[in-house]
Formats: sequence, C-alpha cells, structure tokens
Amino acid sequence: MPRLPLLLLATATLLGAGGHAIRLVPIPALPPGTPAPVQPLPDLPVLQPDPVRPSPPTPAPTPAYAPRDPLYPRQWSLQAIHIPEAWALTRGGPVTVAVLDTGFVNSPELTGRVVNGYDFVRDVTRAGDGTGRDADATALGPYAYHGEVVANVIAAAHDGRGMAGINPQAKIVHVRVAGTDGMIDVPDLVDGLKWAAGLSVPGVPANPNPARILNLSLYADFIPLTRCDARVQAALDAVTARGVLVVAGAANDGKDAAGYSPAGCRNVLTVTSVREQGTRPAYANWGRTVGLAAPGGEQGRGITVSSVSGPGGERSPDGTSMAAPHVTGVASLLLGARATLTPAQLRDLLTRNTTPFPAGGCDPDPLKSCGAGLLNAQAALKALLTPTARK
Ligand SMILES: [Ca+2]
Repeated sequence: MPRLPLLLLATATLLGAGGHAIRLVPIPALPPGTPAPVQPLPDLPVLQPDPVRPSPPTPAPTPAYAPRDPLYPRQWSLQAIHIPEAWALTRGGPVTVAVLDTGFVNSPELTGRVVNGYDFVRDVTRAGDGTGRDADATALGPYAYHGEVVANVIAAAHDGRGMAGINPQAKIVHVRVAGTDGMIDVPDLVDGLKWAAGLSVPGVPANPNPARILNLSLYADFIPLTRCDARVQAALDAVTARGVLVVAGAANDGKDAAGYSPAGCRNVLTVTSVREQGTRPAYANWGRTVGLAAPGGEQGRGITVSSVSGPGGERSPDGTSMAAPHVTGVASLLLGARATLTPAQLRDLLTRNTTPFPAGGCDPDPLKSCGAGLLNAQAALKALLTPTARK
C-alpha cells in the first residue's frame, strides 16, 4: 500500500532555498547524544480552584512588562498579535499542550516543562532509532528542529536567554509522528492524536499528561486534494469530543486549504500565515476552512526562535507551521485564565476577537480568505475576562 505522507510545514530556513517548497529545507541534524529521559509531569487539574467565578484573580496590569530575553526585540510576531498587552492581563498558566511533530528536543527554553511523550513512528527505517513505536520521542534527522521551534513559540521561558514564548508556563508534550524524512504516515498521526488527548491506543501505555490543545504544524499531501481524510477526521472528532482543541496550519501551497488534511477537516481550527504587514504571503493556503491568520512571516522576515541546533542558537523559519503555534500559545493563555473553556468556546474567542486585515482583506482577491482576521491575544483575553464583553 503506498504511503500517504503528511509533510511538515515550513517554506524556508536560515539557509534559504529559494521559492516556497512544500518540504522542509534540510539543515544539519542535531548532534547525536543520549536520548533524554522521560520527564513525567504531574497530572494537571482540569478545573481551576473556583471554576464558577467569572474569572480568576487578575494581576494588576503591568504594561511595562517586557521579557529580558535577547531575541525578544526581534520577535515582531508577538507585537503583531498584541502579546505584550495580553501579558498585562495574564502571564500564562500551566496548560498542557501536545506538539505532534518531529519529536522531543531537550530545549533549555522548556526546562522542567517538557515531556518526552511517545514515538508513534512505526516504520523502523523512517524512525531512524532502530525500533518502531516506543516511549522515546526524541527527534532525529535533519528536521528535528521543527517540533522544537514550534514548542518554543508556544512556551519558551522568559529567562533572559534566547526568545520569549507566548505562555512561559505551558507544559509541552512532544508526540513524535514524523520520521527522519519529515513525513508522516496517517495511522501514526491518527494514533498520536488520540494518545495526546488521553484516549486509549492499543499497544501504547496511557498518556499520563493528556493535553488540552494539540498543535499540528503539518499537512497531508494527498492527490487529488479534494477532501479531508476520513481517518484523520474521525480522530479529530474523537479528541474534540474529549474537550481538546486542535490547531492546524493551513499548509504552504498557496491553494485552497479545503482540500487538505487536517486543514480542511471539521473540528480543527485552521490557521494561515500572514507577513508582518498583515497580508498573505504567496505560499499561504486560504479559503473558507481557514479560521484565522497569525504571523508566519516570509523569507527574509521569518519568525525568530530559539533552537539548540540553529546557528548561534536561533533560527528564523517561515510558513504556516509557525503561524499555528501562535494561535496555540494564545489558546493556552485563555485556558490558563479559565480552564473550563471548551474547544468551541476557544474557537469563538479566538476568531471573534481579531484584528481586521489591512484594507479589509489579507489578499486583493476576496476568494483568498485568511479567515476572520489576524489573531489578537489582547482582545481575546479581554473578551474572556470582561463579562460584559461576552455574548
Ligand atoms: Ca527564553
């Protein structure tokens, strides 16, 4: 049976490849080392101490707060989505987020908050670790950085080193679904989705750290691109019924996202990418299945991130892979402020409290919609924390 691959979303790296390739541009692999031990985190309570109250105590606004992390002044994407103003409302909370991607990298940005989750890559050749599925999700191969930088956008520490993440208290569970070739078998993705949300998967121990949000910076390359894959849809439906929000990148083909999986599926919040000016780069998918846009940048003006394997400890990738974790990070701020929010409530808060695109649209062609608007963390949090602003 031919493999139906999923490809990770990134169009370029610091090395630059020219054009907007679907595949990741190879970079030097992480240096070989001993796989890091599993670092289980305690189960997180589902409820706040007093979930009935309209909102948890909100710290006094501190608009002057700015992380001292040296890359922060170059993190234009955080300004674009009003993260500094959001940090005046909340500095985050210990929400568990699963990153279904290339796997575990022991990033100093996530010390004490990252879990080496599970390796779902069954194909021994593509796994590159001598085994099929196993409990070590360590990322291997030239794309190992991909899951690392996605996680760092969401959760990097405000520690005076590297970058600043959106929710510096979030806990990351790395679920390895991509092989060393950066491709993903659909059954591995389906099982990874279920496991990440705490659902049972035959032959795999239960996830001790079920996530509230799943980040999918990946997409299917099915030909023809006409529909959502039924297996992926069934998994998305199951995890949503469990109360878990799924955030996915729209993909980097410059085409209608409706034909892509998971971007074109139901029960997924699909995110396309805009550049700093709020307009759609040519690579970014579009259309009615796109929920909203977030910064994904473009070549020469990517998303600045910490990366242990990057030159000088940093990278500037661009693509819808980078847009999705901005939404995931803000969703985790919302869940940190109110743990009882459902996936539907999170979607509404995120898509109904956006910044309008310049001149009314992200693209001169009205067909090429980027969804409800540009992610706005401050507006979404205000809508949550101000009862009169809610409907
Ligand atoms: Ca940092």
